[in-house]
Amino acid sequence: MKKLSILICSSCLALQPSVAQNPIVSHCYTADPAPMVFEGEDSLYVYCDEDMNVPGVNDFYYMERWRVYSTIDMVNWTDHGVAMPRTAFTWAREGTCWASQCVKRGDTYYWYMCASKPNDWRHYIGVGKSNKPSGPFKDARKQPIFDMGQGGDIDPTVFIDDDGQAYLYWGNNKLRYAKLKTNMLLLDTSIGEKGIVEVPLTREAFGGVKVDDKVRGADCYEEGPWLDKRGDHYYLMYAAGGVPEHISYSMSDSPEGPWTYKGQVMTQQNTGSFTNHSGIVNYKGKDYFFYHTGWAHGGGGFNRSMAVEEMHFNADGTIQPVTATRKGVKALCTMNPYERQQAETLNAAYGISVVGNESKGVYVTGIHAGDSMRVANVDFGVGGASSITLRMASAQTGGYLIIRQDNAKGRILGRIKIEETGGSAVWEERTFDLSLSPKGIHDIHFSFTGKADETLFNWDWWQFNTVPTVIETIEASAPSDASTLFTLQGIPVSHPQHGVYIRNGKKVLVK
Ligand code: FUB
Repeated sequence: MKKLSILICSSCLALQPSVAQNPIVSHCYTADPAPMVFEGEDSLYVYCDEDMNVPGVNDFYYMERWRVYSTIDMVNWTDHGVAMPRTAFTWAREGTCWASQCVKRGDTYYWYMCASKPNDWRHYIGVGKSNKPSGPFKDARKQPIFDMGQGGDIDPTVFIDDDGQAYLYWGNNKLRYAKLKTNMLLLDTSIGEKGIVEVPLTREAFGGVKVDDKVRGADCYEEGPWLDKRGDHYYLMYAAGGVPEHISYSMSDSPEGPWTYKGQVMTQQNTGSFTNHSGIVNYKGKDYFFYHTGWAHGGGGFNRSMAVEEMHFNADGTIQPVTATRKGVKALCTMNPYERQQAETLNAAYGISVVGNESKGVYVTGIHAGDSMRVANVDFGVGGASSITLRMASAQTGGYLIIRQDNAKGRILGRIKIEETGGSAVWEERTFDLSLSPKGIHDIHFSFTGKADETLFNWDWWQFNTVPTVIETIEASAPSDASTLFTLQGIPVSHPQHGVYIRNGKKVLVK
């Protein structure tokens, strides 16, 4: 549970984890990624909506909230919980929280979303506001930004140009744009019809048109626009070609067009999702392409999952085609286990849920026997770790946390009994000795056992403790409870000879 999200990269000499990195979130279904890097923030943030697997509602989208994820290494992603629930917008209809994008102006983060209204099939574009990138966000206007009664008003993308002018593009089957006033909440009505301009979907601009659901020409605009700029080139990327969708792009030398069709960025591929939705971002010197798939466990067209690939621009600004892969991208740096890490910072997870928000606290819950979590590329250094400190809460009988090195079959570093704490919100910090000391760079696999069908415990954060280099405790003779002692290599000792051992992260000298 954290108020401030600071994660430090411990090393840039990263050993790459051998496992697949896509999808980037596997404990819930995340769609329509909108990646952003904000001035003054170290992390890359991805804004998305959540496909919810609701019994009885499995043949269409049911989406009740928008979520935020962040990373500093591209392989471990911190879930910031429900940063913007549908209920933050009193006008928004249940289950209709579709694509979104967040931008920063001054010290404020504006998160543009779309949702229907009760008894109205059309979507409307609204905006949430927060002073932190991870929220929580509140409705900034208490109503949609505009109502032209036109339909198709989905998938907002917002871009602030170098001169400070903000542009909002959006639309399904039609593409429209507006200029936003500097307050980011109102349209500049000096252009178009009440501030809204419809972009002609010509063959030159988008490769072709769609007539009676058939593409006439090489390609056509469908939905999900993403407006961006690199150097002097403006880019409009979008889902194209009808359903199933691929991602295409057009370029211009102005954010208002005219646009020139350039081709497909990601062709229609076997990802298990009939929609696709993209966003691009430059982070720590690399360009990344985000999209969505049906790749998470139980995934599909209405249970989508975000993925990321590295992308490359040619010298003339055109984009090299991107292939969807399970492998994904390489880690930018290692994770430091000797700093507090949120339990909801994950490389992969199965069965668990992440709840809360940044003001109430975010934590891992819904932990049952058989569930598991993984963090990638953790650097224990040459000294290794001797113990782990956990913040847990348990209302029932608790359970066991099993920590393994590398993967689900790796060597067991610790088998820890988590006792009941007296309530699911009664948090306790406890330190446990490891039975083996991990050294060097490894993925870490956490799994859970306990009573079947019982929620075992909630988990807030973890931190490994190094094998210490300073003698902090001196014992004159062998301690009575010798079984708590470990050698400097992390091996348990039952009959200590004279020498130096580790207990609770401290050196013990047995004389
Ligand atoms: O997520 C609902 C809709 O599916 C989005 O608004 C579209 O872009 C498509 O991905």
